[in-house]
Amino acid sequence: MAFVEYEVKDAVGIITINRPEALNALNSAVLDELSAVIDGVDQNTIRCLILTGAGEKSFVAGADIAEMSSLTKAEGEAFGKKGNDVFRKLETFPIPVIAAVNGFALGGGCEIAMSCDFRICSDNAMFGQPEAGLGITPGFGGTQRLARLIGPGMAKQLLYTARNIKAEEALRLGLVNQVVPQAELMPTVEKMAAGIAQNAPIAVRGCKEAVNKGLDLPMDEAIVVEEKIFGACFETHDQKEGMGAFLEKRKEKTFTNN
Ligand code: CO8
Repeated sequence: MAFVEYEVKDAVGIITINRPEALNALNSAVLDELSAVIDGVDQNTIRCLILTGAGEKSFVAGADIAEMSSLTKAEGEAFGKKGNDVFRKLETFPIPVIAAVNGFALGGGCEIAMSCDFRICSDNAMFGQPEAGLGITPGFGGTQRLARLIGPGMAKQLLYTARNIKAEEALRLGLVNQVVPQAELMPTVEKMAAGIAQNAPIAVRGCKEAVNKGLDLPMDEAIVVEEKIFGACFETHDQKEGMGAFLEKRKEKTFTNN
């Protein structure tokens, strides 16, 4: 593929948006390739995904402004849907997706990072939704996910002012989980992903599904979602293996997602 690379390291898949000449900006071709790469991930063997950008300067510097500049109203809406469909695919992907944010995460870049399960960034990362300065609103889920992640008041302030924030402020606001020196970003995230990959896939996937589904529901309904997913773990190979290993004081565990 021209703009998206996919590499597998043991049970971890690494997706790299690779369009450095435009700071990895998302045009239609990038979105199409990203969608195809996600569809192609082998869910039987891969247990955690990492999403990052090529180069040391930018994760994703937004949607492609040159491509968007001449869109009609209808085309703008369709482009928003195209991005939203791909981002939602990431957000609801059964396997966890970690964003390794290695630089600019602006506009669509911040939005795609927010579609991942969580974000780890390098100390040179910069986040923001600059759309108001470009005469548009965020269109790839930014108004919705930013408000859910950092609260409506702070989200509105960032959206209205179109102010970019540095890594440490993103950490303080809860937009990212951890800031690391740039050289340590991928080793840190790969180690974290490998650790996740060692846990029972049936349980990790269940956690993702329960958090995602439950957040959209009132608590009385949300805890029922958890009860069902929790119950479904029992009588599985992975539940017997995990609990059996504890009871037998055995360190080695073989999880199969069954
Ligand atoms: N789109 C297209 N090209 C871009 C983008 C982008 N978002 N960002 C950078 N580039 C290109 C530049 O045009 C430049 O190309 P060239 O070398 O051909 O001139 C190249 O990348 C390098 O960029 P700079 O020379 O500007 O690099 P600097 O280090 O000077 O600046 C910045 C880096 C600060 C990141 C700067 O490039 C910048 O401000 N970029 C735009 C950031 C931005 O505003 N992003 C938000 C875009 S809007 C958006 O994402 C909306 C999402 C929802 C869409 C919904 C559709 C309906």
